[in-house]
Amino acid sequence: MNLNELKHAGLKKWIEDAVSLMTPESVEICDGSKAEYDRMIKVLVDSGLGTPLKARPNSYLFHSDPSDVARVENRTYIASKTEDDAGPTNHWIDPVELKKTMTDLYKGCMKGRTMYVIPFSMGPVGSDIAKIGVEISDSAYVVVNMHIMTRVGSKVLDVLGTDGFYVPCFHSIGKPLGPGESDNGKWPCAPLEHKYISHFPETREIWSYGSGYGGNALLGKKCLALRIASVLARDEGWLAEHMLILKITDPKGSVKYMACAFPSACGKTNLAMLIPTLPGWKVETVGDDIAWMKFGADGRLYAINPESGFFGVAPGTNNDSNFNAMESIKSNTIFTNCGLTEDGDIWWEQIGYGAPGKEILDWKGNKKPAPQTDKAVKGEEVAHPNARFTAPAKQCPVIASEWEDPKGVPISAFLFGGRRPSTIPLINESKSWIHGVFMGSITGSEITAAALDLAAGTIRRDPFAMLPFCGYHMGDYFKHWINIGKKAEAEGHGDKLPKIFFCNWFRKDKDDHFIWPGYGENSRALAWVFERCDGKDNCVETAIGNLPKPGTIEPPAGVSAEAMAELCSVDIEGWKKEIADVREKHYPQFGAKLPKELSEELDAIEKRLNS
Ligand code: GTP
Ligand code: SPV
Ligand code: MN
Repeated sequence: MNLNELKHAGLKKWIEDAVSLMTPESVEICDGSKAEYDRMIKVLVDSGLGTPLKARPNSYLFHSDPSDVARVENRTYIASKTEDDAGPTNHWIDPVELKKTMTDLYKGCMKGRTMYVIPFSMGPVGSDIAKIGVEISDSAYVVVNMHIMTRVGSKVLDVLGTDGFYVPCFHSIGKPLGPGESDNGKWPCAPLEHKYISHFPETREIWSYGSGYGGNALLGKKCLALRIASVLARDEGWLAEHMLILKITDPKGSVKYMACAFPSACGKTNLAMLIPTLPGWKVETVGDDIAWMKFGADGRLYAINPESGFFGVAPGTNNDSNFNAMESIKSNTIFTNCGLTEDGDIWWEQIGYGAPGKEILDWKGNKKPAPQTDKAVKGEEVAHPNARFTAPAKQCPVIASEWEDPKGVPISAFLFGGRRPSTIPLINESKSWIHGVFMGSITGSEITAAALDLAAGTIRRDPFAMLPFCGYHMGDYFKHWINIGKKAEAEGHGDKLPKIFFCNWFRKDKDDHFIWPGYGENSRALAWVFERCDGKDNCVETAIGNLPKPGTIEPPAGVSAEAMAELCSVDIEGWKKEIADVREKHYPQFGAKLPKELSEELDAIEKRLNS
């Protein structure tokens, strides 16, 4: 298709303006076909950027520039009209100023390259929860990844019609080519100080410059489906969340759906594909990263997965930790920043086996002796800790049959969690919706490698796992969650709201070992949640919420009765510190926008802990 065939006049004009600004050598409108995918892959392989993997059909390995390996949070901007609308947790630049700076960067930025126009749908094409975006990009790597992660192509333009709403997304890697110049097999990107991942919430626009990696460049994901969508959701009365969606079936065949928010690299993909160790239980995947939820006519909250693929953390993924992910990536998969073995396969730390052969190519492109074991050596990793796979969701052996149902799946429970070595129990049910919102608001985690510019290891609060993804003031976001509950109550559907839980798979003992084995054993906590949702008498009320009644969660092998009791009890001293930290450091940053319901909740918990 060429530009003149576009029926949407606004879209056509937007593309034409981008062409005159960015001056690409040519323009291609993506149709989303297999032929197009194959053609892009050929471009990438011929240019030396992509390496075909002998061991995996139709799969390719890419190595990015060492400066371009994860989201750049301190180059990510919410450029709302006022700084107060972006709030204390976002970086803000005045939108007029930012557009000026970026327009200068965009001038001629696609010289010598093709401009790809990628029309995509987040959510099943035509679903009334779905949203359309159009990404303009000069990266063929972005095109192939978008093919997997979103629904791309002509069918999207059909839904858009002549004047439909779309989120315009500019993306350039920021590396124009001079005459006769080529990338020479090197990942093109701009230096850090020129990278900008910008969002204009009022005008629903995304402008990204300088990075080709993950959430910085695949603009349907964090930029549209979370930062812009969170603003749309606030305005339109729904929820756009950093949550996996799972389907769980009990031994009697009864089904529930749960949506769980954990910060980046804290186990969403794992939990979404979990193989229960509890006999008779089954978990299936609806989504592994993002959930969009709206109330149905029956008053229940329905969730869709706006994505169509997994962009999952590779290191640590193995047949024991995530068998279903390993099955999902056997073919048709793009790998980025993994190691390359002599026999033409990918490799990473904790893949479950040492690397075959004598040598291995690490993610920086250096040859190293092939590691005999799969243990990580800090600073010497073969795969970057944020190396990722991009795989079609439909390849997951436990993908739920309804994962693309346009009306979504009804959610019974929300789980919030993070990596917390102490204090936070294995599983804890909130006493009420507001108490649940309180728990979401104080979610925290040890920092992981998913963001480039943060010190791994320390704990940071990551409210609702949305800290880097909320497109507006976090205090207003808390209020929006409170309002969702109030709306349901007012409409007589309060009893249909999902129950809210807090979980923690990451408690450690004095020797820094995990107390809880995690992974498939997490099914024990999920089963407890399932039964709570059915109103089973399996909990004890405590100062911090409803904890498992002793004996209602069988300890898995290797967990003593004492350890189990510790995981399911209130650490009063730890919680007092937690509350003090929230009161002194966390909540004050939201100022007058902190909903009074949450400070009241804080007071109430403190009172209970002291009584
Ligand atoms: P994003 O894609 O960055 O949003 O992250 P995610 O939440 O999907 O992360 P993912 O599931 O890929 O988490 C990966 C990391 O969490 C790996 O290091 C896993 O080994 C670890 N992990 C996942 N589940 C568990 C668990 O139950 N226990 C422990 N100890 N580690 C876990
Ligand atoms: C995350 O960091 O939460 C991710 C990866 O899911 S990225 O798409 O790069 O944001
Ligand atoms: Mn994520």
